[in-house]
Amino acid sequence: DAEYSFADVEDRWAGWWEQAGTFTPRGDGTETRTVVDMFPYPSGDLHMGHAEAFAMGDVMARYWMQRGYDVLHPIGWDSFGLPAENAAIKRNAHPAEWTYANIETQKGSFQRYGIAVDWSRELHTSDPEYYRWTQWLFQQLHRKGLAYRKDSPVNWCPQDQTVLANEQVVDGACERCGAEVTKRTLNQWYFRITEYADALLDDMDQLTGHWPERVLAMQRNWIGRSAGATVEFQVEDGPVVPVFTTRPDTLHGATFMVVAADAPLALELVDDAHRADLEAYREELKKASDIERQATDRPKTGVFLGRHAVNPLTGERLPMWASDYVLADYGTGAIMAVPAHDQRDLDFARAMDLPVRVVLDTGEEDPAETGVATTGEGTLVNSGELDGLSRADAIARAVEIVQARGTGRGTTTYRLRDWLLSRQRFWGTPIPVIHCPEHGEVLVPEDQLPVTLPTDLKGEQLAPKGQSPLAAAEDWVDVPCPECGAPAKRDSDTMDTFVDSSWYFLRYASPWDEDRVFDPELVRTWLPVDQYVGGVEHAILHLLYARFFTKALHDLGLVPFTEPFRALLNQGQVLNGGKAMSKSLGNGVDLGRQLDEFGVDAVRTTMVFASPPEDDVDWADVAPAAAGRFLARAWRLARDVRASGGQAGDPADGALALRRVTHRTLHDAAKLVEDHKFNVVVAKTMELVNAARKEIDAGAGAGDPAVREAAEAVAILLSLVAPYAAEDMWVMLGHEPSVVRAGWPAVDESLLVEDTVTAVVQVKGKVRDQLQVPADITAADLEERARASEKVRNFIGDAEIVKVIVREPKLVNLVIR
Ligand code: ANZ
Repeated sequence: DAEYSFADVEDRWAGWWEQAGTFTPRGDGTETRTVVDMFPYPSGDLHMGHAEAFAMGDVMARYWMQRGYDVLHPIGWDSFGLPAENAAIKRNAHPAEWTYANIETQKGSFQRYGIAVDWSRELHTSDPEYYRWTQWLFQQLHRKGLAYRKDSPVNWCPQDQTVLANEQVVDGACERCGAEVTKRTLNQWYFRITEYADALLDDMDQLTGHWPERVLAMQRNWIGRSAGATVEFQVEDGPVVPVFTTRPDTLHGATFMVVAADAPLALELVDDAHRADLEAYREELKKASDIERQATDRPKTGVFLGRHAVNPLTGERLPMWASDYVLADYGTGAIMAVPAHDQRDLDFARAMDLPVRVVLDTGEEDPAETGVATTGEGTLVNSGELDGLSRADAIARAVEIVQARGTGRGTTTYRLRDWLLSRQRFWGTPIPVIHCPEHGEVLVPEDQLPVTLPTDLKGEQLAPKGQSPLAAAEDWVDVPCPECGAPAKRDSDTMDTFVDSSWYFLRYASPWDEDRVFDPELVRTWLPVDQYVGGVEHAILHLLYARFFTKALHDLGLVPFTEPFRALLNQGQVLNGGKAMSKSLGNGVDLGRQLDEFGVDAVRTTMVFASPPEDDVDWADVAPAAAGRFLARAWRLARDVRASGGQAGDPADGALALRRVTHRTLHDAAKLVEDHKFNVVVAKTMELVNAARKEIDAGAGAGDPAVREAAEAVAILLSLVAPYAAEDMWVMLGHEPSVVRAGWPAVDESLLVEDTVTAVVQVKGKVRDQLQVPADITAADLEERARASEKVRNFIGDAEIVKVIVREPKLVNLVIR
């Protein structure tokens, strides 16, 4: 008999599906499903993380194929970005070389991995055919006022002459060269995502139950909507300073004010006696990152401004301070400090020896004594006309009062900031704008899109020099103004790669379209995405940006929906020895080697079987060899059925017990897949394989039609996780490939009933009733049913039951007096 060899099985099917177009959607009007895996960044070869994520997405895609839907499961490459540029600088090459070579390698590995994707729709964000439309979309947003420029401070390394991301600043120094990082103001492009803050929050209702709750919570936090009030404080001999507060009920407890030290307001307010202090303090601050500044355990620092402002509710004079714990770009950049009820204010008050006044009696200890601000519910005290009110009532009343006096109003503030999209780097989508001395910002005319990247820059020419390398490419940057023809310059920044990934799923509908960003009919057919799959590391930015783009495109009349992803699955990580794989730990697992050693199917089965998809998989704890043995057992079922003569008898004539297992498994598996319990589906498939083998060994032989039925079900179930073995089994069972199109077998409901037995109920040793009960009934349940029996009750009448003997599941004896 032939034996199972994963290498032979893989050889038989390698390349077959692509050639047969198995995974190309039919587009024949059948109900559709779209599964999208977050597209890979082509940094090297496929790794264990990809292997896990794509195994999970594939279960959904292949399941829906089996259920008869027309399934779109596309793939593409997020192929712009810094690593390619850095590699190019190092190797004196163009980033495209490195990028497209990596894609070739990765693509080969993906194909070997047997992912059910339609390669005919493959796209690359770095192809001019793609980024032309990224540019076009940028222009549409620009026309709507959703893309704009403004000056903003960025981290600047004077040594490397480049902008640094917050993460690249370590203890105030450049991560690469150690130079002290300064702030520099640059004119940068932004998308006005804040305009969609409410929609981004409110539309989450559509996602509840279909997206992981923690992702929704992270998005909610990031947007950070706070309802409160803006209250105006008049500075003595100075301007009016508005503050944002969520606690207008505590107005009587304000004992000082703080403005953001790095905001222009601080310089405007400070008196001459304190100016030098403030300037020195501001210099120090330039070194700290925003993250460090917001850390709650950071000692509070600040400078007195030598000024006072008047509390509009009480008329009290409050000293004004500048500190870094107040952020320039949140609320109004100034606060009223209520140290009794706000911990940061209390820490500051204690550091600067400022007064603390309790205005809400919460029953907690005095914050001035304990150093712990009281934040609970309670009753207003020391607050004039607000005394005696609850916190909520006092908030409402205080807003009414300041509003009536014209010194404040209820307002809502958001944490969300506009999206800074310009990068002073080369390997990204050029911003399709020309700057003319006369006409200012002019959009590159649509018929001149795409603005392509120069292909002749390489190596050192790409190194950061304080501005984008494109700015130095004179042939490229110097162009006539489209309006007047006068000498003008192209915008030399490129877009954040998150822009590319904010709309790629839409392009999958018609990636071949040269005339339109996408075909609206096909977008309607395939989108929104029914199942999106990717890592939780994208819980905030990518998903928020894609949601924003979708909403903006909806408002531009380009798509008919407002949310891009109906359902989201976050797969866990693949760990090794309980830790994330990393070079420094030396615990990386090479996917290629795993595939060579155990085969694609065993690796995929291991990924899926190890845990629910959301949980991490520790590769040190799993056994791909055991998965391989299971696949061999499954495969031998088909082999033995074929060897038995292969005639397909009517399953109804087959062994009933096995048929029950088969139908129960198919029935349960459907629900399990839909609930994303893929690991349980594998476990049930294992049980089914064992049940079929038991039946064969028990004498039925592999020729029993119930065994064939079971083997077919196994092939179909395995087609979700182990494509090669499943295809091989299907063909051995006498079918045409592909098993992907087998169709989910109809479940015979009558085979789902539980096993029942007949229990007799005796009264004083005589049979009085017979009951049909589940074979696994408990003693208590059986006794209860016996007592409830009509016949038994009629017989017993008023007599007292003195003893009950239960021998579940077959006998109950009632003794009466
Ligand atoms: C007075 C007060 C009393 C406050 C109290 C809180 C508690 P969320 O909820 O995060 O929106 N705040 C306002 N602008 C700020 C800024 N630019 N930088 C730092 N803190 C700022 O926080 C709103 C609260 O954070 C506001 O309400 C303000 O302090 C502070 F018992 O005002 B509160």
